[in-house]
Amino acid sequence: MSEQEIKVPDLGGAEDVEVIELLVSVGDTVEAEDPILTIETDKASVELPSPGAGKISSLSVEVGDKLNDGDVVGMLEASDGADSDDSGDSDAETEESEKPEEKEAEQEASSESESETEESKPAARKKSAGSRKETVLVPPLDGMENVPVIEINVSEGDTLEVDSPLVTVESDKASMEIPSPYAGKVDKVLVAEGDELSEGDKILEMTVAEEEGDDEDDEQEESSAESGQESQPAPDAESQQDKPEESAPQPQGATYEPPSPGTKVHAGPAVRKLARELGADLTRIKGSGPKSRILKDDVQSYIKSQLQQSQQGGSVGTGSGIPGVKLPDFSQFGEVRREPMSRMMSVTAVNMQRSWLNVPHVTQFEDADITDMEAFRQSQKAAGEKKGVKITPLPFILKACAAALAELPQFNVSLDMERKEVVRKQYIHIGIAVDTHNGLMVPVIRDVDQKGLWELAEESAELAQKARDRQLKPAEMQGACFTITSLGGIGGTAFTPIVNTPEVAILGVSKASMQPVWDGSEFQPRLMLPLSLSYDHRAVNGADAARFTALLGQLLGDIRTLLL
Ligand code: CAO
Repeated sequence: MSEQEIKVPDLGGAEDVEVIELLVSVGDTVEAEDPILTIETDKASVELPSPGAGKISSLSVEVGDKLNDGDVVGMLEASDGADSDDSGDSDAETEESEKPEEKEAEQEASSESESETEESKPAARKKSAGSRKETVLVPPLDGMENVPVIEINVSEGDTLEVDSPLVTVESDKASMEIPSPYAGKVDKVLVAEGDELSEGDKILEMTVAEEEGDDEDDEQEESSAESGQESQPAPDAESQQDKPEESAPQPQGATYEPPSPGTKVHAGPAVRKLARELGADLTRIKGSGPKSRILKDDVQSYIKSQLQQSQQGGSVGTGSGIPGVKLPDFSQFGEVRREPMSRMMSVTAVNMQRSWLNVPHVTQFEDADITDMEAFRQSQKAAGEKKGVKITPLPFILKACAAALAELPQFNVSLDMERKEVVRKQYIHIGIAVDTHNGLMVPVIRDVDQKGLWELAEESAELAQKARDRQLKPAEMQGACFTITSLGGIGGTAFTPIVNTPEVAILGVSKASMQPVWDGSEFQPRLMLPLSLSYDHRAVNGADAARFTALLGQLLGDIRTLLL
């Protein structure tokens, strides 16, 4: 094992270049060329690659430090069989020996492209009254060639300022936005995402407004091109004043703070790559780095928060963005014991939250006079005992709900918001909420409309028992159109149940009690059953909800009508 210095390579003349992100930590294992850190010049952001494979044994820089050619940023413990110090040196030598050639080649390339640029610019320029046509060419790319376009930032017809970002190109080491050298209107975009660009390639055609003195400017441009300097039209003083500091004219190829944060992104190649791999939309991520630059941590935190939101029951865009609840340290108030949630509890929690967040709930209340129904129920108790079936109010309520669902089919639907469709069910299956030691379970009684009271009494008791014995099969808990949650055996006067989405309504039943009811001439003692109908206000309107509960009151008030 040998140690090797991780050094800053030739920065092409740039000095005091800021470290904007550390991409590794001490102890990390890296491959040769893996990015170690990102530095940002005023022209581009660049990743400093590892000189070999091995383990990072130390890092001597921090975010914000300024680096220059040859600075040592850390040490690499070369893995067995990987390049040793010697080979590192020889690498360095190779680098050294290659550099002059590379530089020559670069110089050649750049002088070639300058002359090309010089030639092509006047050729591409067509003047017309008050405006002229310009073809915008790729500026020098810090020696890079065939760099893929990863983002087109403009469209035909767009009006641009000087320095508006045109396209973003990204090599495996750096990404940069190519700014517009002119103010004007985009006539034609000549590149597409994925195209590979080199200096002098055409990016787009635009119409540039002619102003007095433009000819002079042209001459200046041409003479500066001749003298080997980058030509840059000087924006007028007014537009300069209007611009925020960051969008002040930059050298060509500069990466700079986008004019409209949130739509243009400021991120290095490794971050862009990570975002692509994770499917993260960088325009939705807030950068925490310098100049709002998006860092790897930002992408990871964004993905984590998206996952948490979808696990907690919201698909993206449905209930997302709600701040979480921070727990205090309860032990500061007294002794606490923590225990894991049962699976059922955590599943119920997710389902409840999903329904609560996705469904605009309204609850409609009604009291049904079940005096006669109760008399009939009591009269059937003996028969029930013979049959071995206990008849409670529940089968009557099931039967009444089935009749109401048939009469008001807008309650027997689900909404498909993605396809903007209403799913109308041609069957009537009703779920019943059962309170068990392990939590709430909702078995489903199928085709309630086709079953008699005894059958419903028997089946609901059977399913409730199965739920309590944890014997329900998944199929027995699926397919409900509507749910009844009855707390009548326990107590309460009213409650607001949560719709069991994708159903659109749920009936809460509270405890029946004797109430004085005015019959027009005197108060009569009547057994009144409180009903609470919660519904999805997207699917059902308030008037229909009132019709539904009124109908239930009617049906339960005179159970003979259930036969009609
Ligand atoms: N008013 C007055 N008495 C009622 C009543 C009501 N609305 N509903 C039931 N009762 C009576 C029954 O008649 C029975 O009394 P008798 O033995 O004298 O006849 C007694 O209360 C107990 O009934 P039950 O609860 O055993 O039977 P059920 O058919 O009414 O209900 C079931 C079955 C499974 C719905 C119920 O046991 C249950 O689990 N309810 C809880 C549901 C729940 O937790 N919902 C909350 C969901 S949201 O968190």
